[in-house]
Amino acid sequence: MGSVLSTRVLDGDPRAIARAISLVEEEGQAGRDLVSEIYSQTGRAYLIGVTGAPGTGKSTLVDRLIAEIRRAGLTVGVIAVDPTSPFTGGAVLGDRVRMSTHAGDRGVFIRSMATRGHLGGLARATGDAALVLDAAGLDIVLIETVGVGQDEVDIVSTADISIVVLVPGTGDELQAIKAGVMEIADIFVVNKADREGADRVVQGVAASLSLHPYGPAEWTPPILKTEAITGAGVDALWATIGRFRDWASSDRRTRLRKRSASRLRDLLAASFLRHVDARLPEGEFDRLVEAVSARETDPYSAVAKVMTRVLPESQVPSPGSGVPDPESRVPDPEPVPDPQSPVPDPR
Ligand SMILES: Nc1nc2c(ncn2[C@@H]2O[C@H](COP(=O)(O)OP(=O)(O)O)[C@@H](O)[C@H]2O)c(=O)[nH]1
Ligand SMILES: [Mg+2]
Repeated sequence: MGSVLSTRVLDGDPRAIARAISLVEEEGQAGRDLVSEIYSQTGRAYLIGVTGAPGTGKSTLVDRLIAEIRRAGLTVGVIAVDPTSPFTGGAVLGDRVRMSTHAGDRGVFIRSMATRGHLGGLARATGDAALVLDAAGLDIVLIETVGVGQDEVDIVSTADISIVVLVPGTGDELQAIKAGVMEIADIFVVNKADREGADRVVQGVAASLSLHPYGPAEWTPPILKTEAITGAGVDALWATIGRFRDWASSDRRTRLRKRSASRLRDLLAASFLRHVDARLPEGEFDRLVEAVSARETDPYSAVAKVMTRVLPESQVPSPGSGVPDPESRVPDPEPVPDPQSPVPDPR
């Protein structure tokens, strides 16, 4: 049973798309309901993640990619997870594109998402926004994120293809290695190739890739040079995206499964924490935090105590184990009163 809004999203109405993305950003029940209504109509869009440090030229590159995508006769939705501040030197993608030739193009939908609030929420909201664009029938969904945190890595690693953008002169390839961004790259782009030192970055990335012996059946991430401000090299990037898409097509189910598994785990964790919040007595969590910091109790026992409070007794899993394990039940630090065999309250 669909709402008017979801029907309009499925029709590709830009105002409905904008409204729907605002709803999922709020992380309330209305957003969850909307996703439930549109979900069966998703899974068709090709998700391209573009990540890199602030100021590396991601938005400029995305603007150029939009042009390539439109030239190929495809439609595109863009989500810019854009924490751009006056300090990073970047410009808000929306502004950049409003000034460009894509303004007023019905085949292009652009939305910025701010990093306000908690980070896990941002990854969820971004995933849901991608579903909205997917349901709206856009062929390609581009997601621009600043590749600094685990959250951003999570966002792009569930895309169909992940592009990592580096630039000369900042040493950010080293930062990328540290942040675990190297592992998720399907394509490396060395942007600002007009600048001194671009070839050194290419060699640096190639050297770090050579530490991983790629088998003949494996995709070795290509390292491409671009000049996003002039557009040089962007056609080659688009062609390489196409090559990867063909190469990985047999593997798409695996990626979709990985994305679904990651979303399910994430939503389960969030939903369980909400359940815990709703069941724990007021102030109980803070009391446990105090007790753990004061070494009056240990974190495992604290978790066991929370579990016995919020779950039916027979379902309490042992702390730290992913699955309920009936063989190793934790002793109840605070037994639930049982009418059959009354236990004295330890307090
Ligand atoms: N020299 C040079 N500057 C570029 C290039 N691409 C982008 N820029 C500039 O780099 C700055 C940051 O670009 P932006 O796309 O906002 O970066 P983002 O923060 O990664 O999205 C802007 O002033 C761009 O004009 C390039 O290929 N060469
Ligand atoms: Mg940007």
